[in-house]
Amino acid sequence: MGEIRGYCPLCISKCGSISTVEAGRLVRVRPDRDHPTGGSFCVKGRAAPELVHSDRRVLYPMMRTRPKGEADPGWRRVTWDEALRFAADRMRASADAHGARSVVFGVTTPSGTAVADAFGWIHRLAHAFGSPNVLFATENCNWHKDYASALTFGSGIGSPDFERTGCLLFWGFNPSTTWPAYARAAMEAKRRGARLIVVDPRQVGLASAADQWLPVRPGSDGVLALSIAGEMIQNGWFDKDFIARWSNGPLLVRVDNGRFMTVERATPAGMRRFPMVWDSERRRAVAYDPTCGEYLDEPPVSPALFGDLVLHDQGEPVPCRTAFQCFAERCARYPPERAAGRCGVPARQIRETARLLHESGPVSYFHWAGICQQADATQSGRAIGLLYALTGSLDAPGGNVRFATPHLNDIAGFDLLPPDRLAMTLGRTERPLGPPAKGWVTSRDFARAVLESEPYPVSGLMSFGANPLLTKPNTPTLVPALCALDVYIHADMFLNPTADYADLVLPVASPWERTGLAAGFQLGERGSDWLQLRQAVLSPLGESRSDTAIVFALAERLGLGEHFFDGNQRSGLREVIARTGVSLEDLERHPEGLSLGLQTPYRSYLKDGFQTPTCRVEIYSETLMDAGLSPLPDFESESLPSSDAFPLRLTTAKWPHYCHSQQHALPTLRGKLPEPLVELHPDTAKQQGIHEGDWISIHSAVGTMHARASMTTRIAADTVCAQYGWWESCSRLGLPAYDLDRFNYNRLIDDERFDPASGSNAMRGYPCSISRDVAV
Ligand SMILES: Nc1nc2c(c(=O)[nH]1)N[C@H]1C(S)=C(S)[C@@H](COP(=O)(O)OP(=O)(O)OC[C@H]3O[C@@H](n4cnc5c(=O)[nH]c(N)nc54)[C@H](O)[C@@H]3O)O[C@H]1N2
Ligand SMILES: Nc1nc2c(c(=O)[nH]1)N[C@H]1C(S)=C(S)[C@@H](COP(=O)(O)OP(=O)(O)OC[C@H]3O[C@@H](n4cnc5c(=O)[nH]c(N)nc54)[C@H](O)[C@@H]3O)O[C@H]1N2
Ligand code: SF4
Ligand SMILES: [Mo]
Repeated sequence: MGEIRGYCPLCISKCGSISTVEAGRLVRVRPDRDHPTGGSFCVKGRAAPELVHSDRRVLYPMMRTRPKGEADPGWRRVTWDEALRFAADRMRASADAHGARSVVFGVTTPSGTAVADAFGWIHRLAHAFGSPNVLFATENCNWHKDYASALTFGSGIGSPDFERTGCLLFWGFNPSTTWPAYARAAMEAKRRGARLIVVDPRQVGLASAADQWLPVRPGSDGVLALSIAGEMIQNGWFDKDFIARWSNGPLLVRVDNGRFMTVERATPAGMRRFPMVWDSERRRAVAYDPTCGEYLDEPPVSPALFGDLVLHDQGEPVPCRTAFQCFAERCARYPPERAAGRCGVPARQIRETARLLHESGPVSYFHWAGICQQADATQSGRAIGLLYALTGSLDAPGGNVRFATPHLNDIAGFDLLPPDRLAMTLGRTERPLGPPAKGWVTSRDFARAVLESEPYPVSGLMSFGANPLLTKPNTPTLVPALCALDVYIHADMFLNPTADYADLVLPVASPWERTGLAAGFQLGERGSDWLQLRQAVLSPLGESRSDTAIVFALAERLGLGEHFFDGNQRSGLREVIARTGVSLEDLERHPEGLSLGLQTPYRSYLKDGFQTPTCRVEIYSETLMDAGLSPLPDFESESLPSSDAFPLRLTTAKWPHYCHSQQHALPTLRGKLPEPLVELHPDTAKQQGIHEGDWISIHSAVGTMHARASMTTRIAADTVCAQYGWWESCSRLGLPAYDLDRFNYNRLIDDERFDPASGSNAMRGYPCSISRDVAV
């Protein structure tokens, strides 16, 4: 028997774990209470032995023998040699016919799977191959918190300083289900006296313990954020020094064209134009140099935050107002009473929340899937970010901090791509500020390229996990696209409905049969500088191999071995950690992980400013304007108005038992949540003659889905929340498989309305109606 410390890699929480192995089998996984994650754990982690030893595991490479689209692909076991030769030949053939970019590399989510173990290497393979295109659901997942926020802050949103915060604001984020280590830290903060505000259409998880639970109507978060911000501005409840010194709020905006008012000045490099502020003490306009964040005038400059005025440009009068004034006016469009009508949150709560944010700082916040699955996700995220900026807590102790994390070398290999290739990423022309800027492709753009050769042909897919037929709304185009591919290779531990269209399936070792590296657990200083090498506790079952091993082997076959340490994975790992100051041997000696004792700088903007075009928090974004989008969050027209036919608001969420479309065949988990549920308020149910446990239909303008009614008063009467990811049977419990057309949440969502900046789908807040099923 062996007990091995590590962490559970099945989701973002990465809970410290102790695995017990007996007679070559994983028999138990339990929490490691000494780990920075503090003993958090969940049912999925405990069920890991069922996952590892599931009889559904794919244990050998398998080639299809029957045409795509037939119910049975006729899988035939092949050798690794045959499999790798086939994969390399077909990928090369696609590249020869249409260029390397015609092969797309797919990857499942590192937040809800263990693919984080190989995430960088998978990107490196794509880039070494010469393709910029990685199909990855980031636009509905982490994009908004990790990247879109750079439009406002120049960086991701960081993580809450749980130990010192005075007030936590969780917005469309339910860590009790999705990140238990965070939920635990939040409860500790609360016990210490911190206040808690939760914005969620459902009163779930920490919402029950919150000082304010704001039951927002799905999809109307932006309006709510602006309304709260408006209250704070109107009452002077914001950090004026921070906003004046560190936001671009004082910059003057021309009323005629919405651009920053600029003035020409001589510089050593020639004449240049600089934006301006109004110095309220000296009563004159002063130029501002965004390259260094300083004014071109003698200090002290006292920039006005509010004001309308007329300046002159080449003798012509130019009406201007400060960017902050523009923002304040935008917020003032949503006084609490008006906002309440749009977002369902009582005006009183909007006011109380504004006061709470002002009085109980430092404030830290987190938003996640509730926001990033909306048709205006980028602007909603920005509205919340700007509300947060008002608190002045950004990167301050007790606020949202960019904690120092172990410095890993980036092995994603963007440098291996030929020049200009990244600019060819599918979707880049339409959404230059979105995921395509990093090479990430939506399933919509992927399908379009395959079916219409727009903007160029795509004929190959090499995917590491993922199940977009269940997790994305474009099944109707994705199925023909998968059928039309010259080659589709899918590497996974299990088959899934998407993989059923593959030409070749490669068996992936489970996370307990391979190593993984975690650099930081996003839990305060100690939890963020933690470096841990998770060790394999079993040998790979059957002929399965880790994703990393598959990447390295495929690279060799493709003649790209020189970029992969000539096949030596250990050398690769050494390179990854080379700058941490810790050796591979050290990490192996400490399976429980090591604190690197790193110092977090806090308020690093004091030294470097913000990494934005104006060197400050961008209340007003010319970058968005240049991309044809609103420089300030704008919610005047509702992106998805409800109608008489579809009067309810549909939304979706995660449940503790499963990650997305996975794990439904594991008896322990399926026993706890055997059938797809839809939560609705008893009053709404009553109107339709629906009772607890009835099968009902949820209708939208594009589809219908069936689920069992689950009554709760902890949801607004006009909101219904349905589950997604149901397809798999559980033979041990005699529970059925589910049809992709009739039980698939994402068939209720259209693929035409999406966030223009990022491509996020409107999975939250979609207009719908419900009816009781007579028979399913
Ligand atoms: N158990 C489990 N854990 C997971 C995962 C999983 O699948 N299962 N997946 C992992 C991944 S990939 C991710 S991205 C994270 C996501 O983590 P979370 O963001 O916490 O995930 P969700 O439950 O999808 O959404 C959070 C909350 O948003 C609420 N919500 C729904 N519509 C709206 C809306 O319009 N506005 C607002 N404000 N809230 C809304 C839902 O009721 C839900 O409680 O979880 C990770 N952890
Ligand atoms: N309606 C609705 N749809 C959603 C969401 C929602 O909240 N509601 N959430 C969205 C979010 S946040 C996300 S991230 C996406 C997720 O979308 P997907 O990435 O498609 O996620 P899964 O359905 O979890 O599919 C994961 C597949 O990868 C396999 N896998 C797991 N671990 C590994 C590994 O280590 N290596 C390899 N090679 N394969 C592995 C699993 O066995 C499974 O087959 O779904 C999105 N779709
Ligand atoms: S929450 Fe559950 S699945 Fe996620 S890491 Fe922790 S134990 Fe694993
Ligand atoms: Mo996600």
